Amino acid sequence: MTSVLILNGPNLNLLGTRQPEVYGTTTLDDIETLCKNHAEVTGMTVEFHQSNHEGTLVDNIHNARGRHDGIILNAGAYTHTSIALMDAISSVELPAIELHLSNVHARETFRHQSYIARVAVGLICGFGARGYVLAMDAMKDHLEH
Ligand code: CA2
Repeated sequence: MTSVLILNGPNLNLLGTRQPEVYGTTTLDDIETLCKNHAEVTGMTVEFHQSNHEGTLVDNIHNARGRHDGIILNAGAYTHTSIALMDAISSVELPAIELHLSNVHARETFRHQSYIARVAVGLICGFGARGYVLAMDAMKDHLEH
């Protein structure tokens, strides 16, 4: 059974409580439920985490080695700044998909830069909470082909 780590970065714990015009009204708990339900339907297992701390996210990525087949990462603003997260993804040698709720390329230019994209197999952005399910399907497909 395909096992995926879904990892969420800084401020994503606030989803559904502020800036609904940008990030929607779905909470991160709702997204976790959506992913767990989708995992059940598609025969996958998911572990779901959020942290506001770069080092904790690095630890989560390291811990995925030997436990998961792939990583889906919404690194939040660390996407645009973190060489540490990029190196962590490279070091575990697991396929990673970069994920964003918003279309980062339609937003400020500083969000167009991504360290994660350099080491990801692909990128999904702009589809809101549904993007998590799309990323799960993309990971399953990537691992099977
Ligand atoms: O679109 C995404 O998923 C982002 O990763 C979200 C990050 C942002 O820095 C990235 O450029 C794109 C920010 C997450 C902030 O989440 C909030 C949720 C509710 C209220 C305020 C912030």
